Amino acid sequence: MSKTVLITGATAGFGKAMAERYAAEGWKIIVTGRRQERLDELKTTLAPASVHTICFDVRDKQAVDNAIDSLPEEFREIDVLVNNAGLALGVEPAYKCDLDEWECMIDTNIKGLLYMTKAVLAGMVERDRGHVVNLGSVAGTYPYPGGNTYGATKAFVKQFSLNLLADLLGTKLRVTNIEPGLCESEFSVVRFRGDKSKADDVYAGTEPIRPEDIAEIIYWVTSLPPHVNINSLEVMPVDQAFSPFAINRA
Ligand code: NDP
Ligand code: 8X3
Repeated sequence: MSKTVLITGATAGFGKAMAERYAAEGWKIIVTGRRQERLDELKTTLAPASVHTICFDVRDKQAVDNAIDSLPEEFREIDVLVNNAGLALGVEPAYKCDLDEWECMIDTNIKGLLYMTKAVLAGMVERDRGHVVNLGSVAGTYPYPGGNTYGATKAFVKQFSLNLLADLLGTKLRVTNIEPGLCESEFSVVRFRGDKSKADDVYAGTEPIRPEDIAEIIYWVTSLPPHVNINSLEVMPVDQAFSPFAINRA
């Protein structure tokens, strides 16, 4: 019997690439996002794979519960939940940031991820089968100027993933936090509020990770023997590394 994966934020970037990867392996796919036309396109692209699309905003708790409660029978037993929907807004220093944008990141990256997890986890525990994969980030471990609230949301994701594992000891469930570095997707266009030229500058002259690379890694993590759990996996392009501490000098 084929397995079922639910991927949030599959209208672009990592989520779309994951949908393609899992479909190629014969999985049943549930894809979500706020842009219905992109979900429709994806379903067409993935044909003849078994695909269920649900259009909702992960920040809307009721919409999340409705989406899970109204899954068709053949999609109800979710084997893998990928909490991928997320965003960064802005790179300004904290004192110049817009509080609404901070709240949007918290509501999406933290609260949306919690709503999804809560809605799916009980069924996984009941079946004693399932894998929750969260999209953290290197920004959840390493601080950088302008990372302020975005990085803090991903630090939450990191610790929540580890704490979930602690709670699930004694079950067969698995939890993994994927922590990517520089990866080219729509991420920077969103971060720069639609400014494509600023987004392109982020990737100029370097070779970032591609969404397909992340899809491959996540597919591998979820295909390992069932007794193996990758707790967290940090991945950066070869073209990315660390800087020394910044020091202010008079
Ligand atoms: P993209 O912007 O390409 O894709 C983001 C996806 O999230 C879209 O499908 C978008 O769909 C969805 N999404 C955003 N907000 C919401 C919402 N409120 N409700 C439902 N869906 C939403 O970004 P990436 O693919 O790069 O990012 C995926 C994840 O990976 C994010 O959590 C990001 O923080 C993380 N990440 C990205 C890195 C990068 O460098 N690209 C590095 C490390 C982590 P729609 O707009 O249709 O709702
Ligand atoms: C995205 C990676 O370094 O832009 O999570 O914050 S970074």
